[in-house]
Parts: sequence; C-alpha cells; structure tokens
Amino acid sequence: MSAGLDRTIVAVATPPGKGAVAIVRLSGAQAGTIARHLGLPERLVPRTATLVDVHDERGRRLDRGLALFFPAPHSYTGEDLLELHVHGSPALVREVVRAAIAGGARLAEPGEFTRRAYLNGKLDLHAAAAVADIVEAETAAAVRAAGANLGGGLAVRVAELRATLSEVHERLSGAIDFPDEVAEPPRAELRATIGRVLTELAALAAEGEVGRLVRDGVSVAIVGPPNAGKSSLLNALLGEARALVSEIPGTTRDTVEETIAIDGVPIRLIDTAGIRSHADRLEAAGIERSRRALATARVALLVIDGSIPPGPEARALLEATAGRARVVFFSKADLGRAGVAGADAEAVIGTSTEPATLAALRAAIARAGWGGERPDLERPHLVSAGEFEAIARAREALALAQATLERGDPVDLVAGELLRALAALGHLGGADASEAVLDAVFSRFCIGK
Ligand SMILES: Nc1nc2c(ncn2[C@@H]2O[C@H](COP(=O)(O)OP(=O)(O)OP(=O)(O)O)[C@@H](O)[C@H]2O)c(=O)[nH]1
Ligand SMILES: [Mg+2]
Repeated sequence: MSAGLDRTIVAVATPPGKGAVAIVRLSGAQAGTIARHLGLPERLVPRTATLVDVHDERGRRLDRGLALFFPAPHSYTGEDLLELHVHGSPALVREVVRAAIAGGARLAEPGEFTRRAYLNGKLDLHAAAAVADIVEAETAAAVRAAGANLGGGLAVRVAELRATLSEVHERLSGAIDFPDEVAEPPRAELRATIGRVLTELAALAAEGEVGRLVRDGVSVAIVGPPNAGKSSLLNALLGEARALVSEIPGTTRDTVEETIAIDGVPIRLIDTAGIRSHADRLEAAGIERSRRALATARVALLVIDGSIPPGPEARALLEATAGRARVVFFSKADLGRAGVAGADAEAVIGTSTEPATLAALRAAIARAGWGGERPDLERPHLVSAGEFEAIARAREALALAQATLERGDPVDLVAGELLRALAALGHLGGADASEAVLDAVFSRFCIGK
C-alpha cells in the first residue's frame, strides 16, 4: 500500500448516516489545490475555522460550511490536511467527496490517514494501534485503557529497560575485550539488575493481558439442562426481559447473545438451548449450537436446578467442564436444595431474582474470566501481537542470561543474550516494522481514520 503515498487522499471522517455535521478530510500535497477546485478561498488561514462555500467541479454550490487547513508538517498526518465541516447529509457528503476526486484526490484506504501519520513520524505504531482501540472501545474502561496508550508512555518504559540492559552489556563487553584491564562485574550485581528488568517485563506482559481482556472481552456460555433457569439468569444479569422464559422445557431453541460489563470488562453472555438427549430435530439442532458455544466460550456458566437431584445431563456437564474456567450456579434455591449436596465451595447457590445471588455470580464470572482482580489500566500497556512477541523474546533471552550467570558459565554467553533482548525490545513501537505488520495494524481501521 506504500504505492500512491504521493497522491492526496480524501475520505469522510464521520460515521455514515444523517447528522448535524459531517467531516470530509483531505491529506496530501494537493490538498490546497483541490480546495481551490472546490471553490474555497485562495489563502486559508492555517488552523483557523473559516466559513466557506463548497462547490462541485462545475462550480455549483453544494453547501456552506467550515474549512480548517493544517499545513504540513503540523497536522495529524504530517501532510497538508484540509477538513471540511459540512451538513451531515449522506448525499451531500458523497458529492463533496466526488468533487474532491474530480479535483485530483483519490479515496483513502482504511486507516490510511493514521498510516501516513505513522510514516511521517507523527506517532509510533503503538499509539497508532491505540487510535484503533479507542474508536472500537465498548466500555469506559476500554476507553481509558486505549487513552493510556495514546501518549508515548510505553516507549518511555521500554527505553528505560533498554538503557539498563545496554549499560550492563557495555560493562560486560569491556571485561570481555580487555580482560587484563577491566574487571568482570560482580555476578550477583548482574543478576540483580537483570532480575529487575525481568520483573518489569513480566509486569508489562501481565498488564498487556488485562488490556487484551478489556479490549476483546470475555465470552460466557450459559449452559445446562432444559428448564434450569438459564434464560431467567440472562435476563436478570441484563436487567431486562431479553430472552423468552417459560415453564416448558426446551423454550430456548437458538443462542441469544447480549453484552454486559463487569469491572469494565465487556462480557458476552450467550444463552443457549437446554442440553438433553431426547429432543426433536429442531431442538437437537439448537443443542448442537449450545455445545459449540460451550466449546468456544472462555467461561462456562453452568446452570443446574438446585431444588431437585441432578439428572444425567447435569452430571455429565459438571464432569465435562471440571477442568476449565467455569462458574456453577445451582438455581431455584427458593424451591429447595435437594440438588446441591456435594456442590463444591466455589458454586453459587441462589435465585436469579435476588441481587445478592447476581452479585455473587458477577464476582464468580470475574474470578473465572480473569482471576477477579479489578483491571488497572491507567498505565500504557502492550497492544499488538508483535509487542507481546517482542516482550516474550526479551524475557526468554534474559532468563537464559540469568541461568548462564547462575551456572558460572563465561560471561560472553550472557553478553550475547543481552544483545538478543535488546534487539527484541528495539522492535517495540514498530521502529522498523514490515509492510505486513503495518497492514495488520491498519486493516483494523475504518475508512477516514
Ligand atoms: N422458583 C423459581 N423459578 C425459577 C427460577 N429460575 C427460573 N425459574 C422458572 O423456571 C422456568 C424455566 O426458566 P427458563 O429461564 O426459561 O429456563 P431455561 O434454562 O432457559 O430453559 P430452556 O430454555 O427450556 O432450556 C420458568 O418458569 C422460570 O420462571 C428460580 O430461581 N426460582
Ligand atoms: Mg431458555
């Protein structure tokens, strides 16, 4: 996609549909020329809103709106950038874009504005990924997490670690190159320093995992025998009567999905058809979907009628989910507890209409999904797969360096591992990212961003 960087691009920056205002953006060296093509004044005062008439290529007035001109390099993309704020009509916006294309622009590809910003050194790859995250954020926590990544904070944290490792490497090199003049640094000290860096890297990886959680959310499959109260639970957690509930076993035929937030983590709840062996064809097809949801969800939320002794389906589900992240809920405690004997201590027993039961279930979902600690995302954290990989490689190299020091092997080997760790950390921020890596980051964007 690097081809065509010389062309000026145009796109609508606001979402499709009618609205008060729509923004059409142009970026590139011809932005000024194309502005005049659209009938805008010859000289727009930089970074100052100017009331203008926007015309099509044949000089017909399309709209009256605001123009904002940001000359290179002081713009989002680092190129000449023109924003036209026009009325939010899809038809009008199409005409403005068409006129800009007639004037020499080409339609931007998804994420191309931000890609140009990256290529022009306006933001690093980490911040670019955070831009996509903030647009896609579904909860307040996800917004805060992405916001923490917009600054260069991660680069600063990593630069400090690199500086520490570089210094250690330099001292080692001195001792290796001039063994007679430079004493080898004390091994205990080396191990302490590398240990500190390893701890920081482990923290970075752990915080990144939390970020991933807040961004991607956690899927929870609500499964159990028919009539156990699965749909009642979905409705109670949602706070609205979303799924049909009835006393007839086999009410839910298809999966029903809704999202709630627990501690800012988006939770995709999937209500499913009750699982039983004797079912008609339609119900059997629904049960097949239940099993698929159970297999692919991160957390299994088993709902079992606790007022009656568990049947074969309940026992089979308890056994099948024993080894994985799960929550067991014995429902209908208001009717009795004949079925809860032998339930493990983690199980929640109650009635889905009780607030205390719902609170216990939310806490149990948090524990099963992410260990239950309230995610703290105020610090910049890892975002892309490439960043996770780089940290993993650096940790691996440093762990080998530690092992070498402990064994008392020659420090040349340690120096080699330090270089590997330094190289891995150097990849963070995407300083020398390949086209494929750039494509992976920017393909997540929408057109106009
Ligand atoms: N007394 C009592 N009744 C409940 C409770 N939870 C659900 N029910 C009732 O149990 C019946 C079945 O509830 P549903 O939520 O439809 O059960 P389900 O597991 O979704 O059932 P299927 O979709 O058929 O698999 C309904 O009549 C509910 O009102 C509870 O905690 N206490
Ligand atoms: Mg149901």
